[in-house]
Amino acid sequence: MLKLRQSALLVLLGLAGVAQAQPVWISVGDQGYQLLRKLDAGAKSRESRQLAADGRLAKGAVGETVHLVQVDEALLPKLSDSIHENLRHCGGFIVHRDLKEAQAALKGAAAPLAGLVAPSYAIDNQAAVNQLLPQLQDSNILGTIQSLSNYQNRFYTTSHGVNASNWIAAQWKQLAGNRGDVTVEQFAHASWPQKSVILTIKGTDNSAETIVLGGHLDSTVGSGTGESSRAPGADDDASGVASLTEVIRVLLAGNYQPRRTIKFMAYSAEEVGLRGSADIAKRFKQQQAKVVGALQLDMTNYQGDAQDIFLFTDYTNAAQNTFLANLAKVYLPSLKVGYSQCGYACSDHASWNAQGYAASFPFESSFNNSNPYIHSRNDTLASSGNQAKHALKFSQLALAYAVELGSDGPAAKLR
Ligand code: IPO
Ligand code: ZN
Repeated sequence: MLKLRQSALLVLLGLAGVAQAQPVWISVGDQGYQLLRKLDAGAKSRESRQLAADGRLAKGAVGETVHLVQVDEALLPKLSDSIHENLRHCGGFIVHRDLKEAQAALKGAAAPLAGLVAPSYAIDNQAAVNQLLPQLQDSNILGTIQSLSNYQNRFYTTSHGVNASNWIAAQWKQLAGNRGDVTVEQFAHASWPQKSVILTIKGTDNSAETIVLGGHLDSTVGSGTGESSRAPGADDDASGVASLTEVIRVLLAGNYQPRRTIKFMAYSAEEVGLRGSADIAKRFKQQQAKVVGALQLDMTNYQGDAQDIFLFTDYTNAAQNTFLANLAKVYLPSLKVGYSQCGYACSDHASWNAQGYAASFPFESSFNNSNPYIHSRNDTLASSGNQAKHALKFSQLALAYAVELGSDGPAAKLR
């Protein structure tokens, strides 16, 4: 009841905002399309496709019909709200740069990069991983979540959102110190001011192969989000960025030097259609970057179930998911791993998956028991119990992933 009233208010606020008529192409599932038609009776599916099992597509997506529709960009936040309220999930559509890209996306995930072979998922760096794991501390994660959620909001168009990106860049630069093989850059996006942040640890003898660990830095309270909105986004997704920041700290404090290149990314503009990560993943694919794996941490600090970590099986790579389950078994034997699905492209892993790269999404709860406070002013540290013990598990898994995949040499030299 309360939730409904709040959302009605947000829709009103959204309508009051300045609407710029900017047509964009989106792909949206059938249920989302029906909601779109309620918001804009003129919206019309240009083409649609029923997703069929093609070996690369995850189970959850099979059978769903996806539509290509041109809509006014100003309608997107309202569509996002409507999907969130009615279907009880976030996102639910993907914004494309032009019709050509939209049509390519409708065909499903792109083919993998030619010549990019799946990595060995052997678990053979116990000494390094076991030395680093105990250095990860929940108190540091807690501090980063607090700092990030103290921003008024981190929406992709506000001054606070820009400042939050700058703050993460400054923090990561501090952790990088003066190591010549570690760089921090801010990735600028053409259509909005909030930059993504990328920290790179250059690989020693296999640097062309890259591993990506990401989370999103933006926050939202829906269509009305503006300069003065309160959107703490403590769980969604200060927690993921904080989990990653603690992994960076420990890898660099331990002077870990990977053989593959490792990139940590704090994406801009996830909450408005995965736009920051889509931009980056497209650029990497265009440049034929050999991304051997991508891991997404989006929401790590709210425990909704008895199990600790849920591997989401849709829009992800099955072999890499199995690798993650094995990493948990070997390095975090007390943790319980479960499986769940979003049923739609619910976070930035889907951007890498769409470009044909192997992506995974370990999540804090099952889909059904997910954090009810996200996208509201109540997504605070208090709503996650003022702790970061849950988020620590994700730092542990991410560190094991980074070191085990990061320590492999060139394929030809593998036994
Ligand atoms: C997210 C992912 C899974 C579930 I269940 C809920 C939320 C990701 C969150 N960042 C989001 O709002 N995506 O649009
Ligand atoms: Zn969200």
